[in-house]
Amino acid sequence: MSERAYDERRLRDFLAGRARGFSRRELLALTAAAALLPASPAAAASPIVKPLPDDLFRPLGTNAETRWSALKDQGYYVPVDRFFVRNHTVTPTIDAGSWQLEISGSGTKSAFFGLEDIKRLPSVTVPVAIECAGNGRSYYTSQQGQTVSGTAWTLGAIGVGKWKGVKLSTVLRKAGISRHAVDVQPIGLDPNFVSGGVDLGPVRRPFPVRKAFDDVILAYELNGEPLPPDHGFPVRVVVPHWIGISSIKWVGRIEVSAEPLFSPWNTQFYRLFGPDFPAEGRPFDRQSIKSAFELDPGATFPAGVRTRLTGRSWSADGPIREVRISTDGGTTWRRARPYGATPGGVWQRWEYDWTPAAGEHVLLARATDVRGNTQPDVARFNTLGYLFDAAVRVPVTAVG
Ligand SMILES: Nc1nc2c(c(=O)[nH]1)N[C@H]1C(S)=C(S)[C@@H](COP(=O)(O)O)O[C@H]1N2
Ligand SMILES: [Mo]
Repeated sequence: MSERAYDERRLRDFLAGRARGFSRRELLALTAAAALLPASPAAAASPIVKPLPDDLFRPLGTNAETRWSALKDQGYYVPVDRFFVRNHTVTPTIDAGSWQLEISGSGTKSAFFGLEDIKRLPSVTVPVAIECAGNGRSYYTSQQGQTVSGTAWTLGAIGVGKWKGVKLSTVLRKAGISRHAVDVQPIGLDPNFVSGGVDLGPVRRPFPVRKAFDDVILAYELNGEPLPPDHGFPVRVVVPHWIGISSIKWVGRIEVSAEPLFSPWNTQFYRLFGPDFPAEGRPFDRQSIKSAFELDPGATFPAGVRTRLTGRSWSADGPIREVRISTDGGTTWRRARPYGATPGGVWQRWEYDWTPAAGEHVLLARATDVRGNTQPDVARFNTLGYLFDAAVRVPVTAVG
């Protein structure tokens, strides 16, 4: 079954009230109470453990996005010291020795795994991007004049990591998954998420068993080191190509169900709402296509001097085939030069030589992937600001 077919079937299940975990009635009550309230607790202590130096991160409430200038001259993988963090609440402190993963629900026998049990299973190491569904959200407002709610990310809510772990399918088989299982839902050990005064419970979002058996892993290492606390220590789920919320950090339980599962993270959030979409919202799972220059907006260059612009492009649908650059606000476009190895085809680094005249300029980069997806001029408006895929206008100045 394709993702689209899965989403459509689950939407029908949901509308018909065939929901386990979170009903339509509960959702409506909740939506009335909490519609679009921004969740920004005035936390005293930082919700993030690692240092967030100014030159590497832009803090955004309980989250921090990577500065694109901090990826210049870095390799394919984003180092942990600059990997973005998206926390609904706070990074929890988890003792690896007593940590256990519970597998249970109507679609499996129950089983428990400690960290050593997980590490003894055959491992895989895979390059995967974690990217927030709201990455680029602020451009709905600044570039398209539209009002959206949620964290005002620029383009820094993506990181490509080398994740080591065990295939989820290995663990589910070992636990004794039933052939009647349809959905799998990892549940985080971080504090419950409270939105508009309503306790939504632990962060969790279901995906189909088919995806679980395709390419999902339970990761315990990032870039050759144990998972850092902010990124899910001791074990997180890594769901390739899907929106970041799928990749539950600090996983403590995986519910395996013989009935469709729902949570606020696939009913209230992470749906496309707006004039182009059905009233109940369009479910989605997959990330889109984007490009970014490795510089900060407003950067300055010496006029009349050849400058090497660099950046990266990525698509959840497949490797990047071509990137075109405009240095005149979108009037003319020329090919960027791709460079570097692309393990897993997760993203493509590129460069472009440019000799700017003195004055203000607007840079754009537009990628096309191997399946022909390309970045539009305008992203499709949705009230929660997900899946911004339009080419981003980057103002820069040449001086001298
Ligand atoms: N348990 C738990 N898992 C979570 C989250 C969270 O707040 N709690 N945030 C999700 C979201 S919205 C994103 S985009 C990614 C971010 O992963 P990172 O912080 O490692 O970059 O984690 C996902 N997994
Ligand atoms: Mo996210």
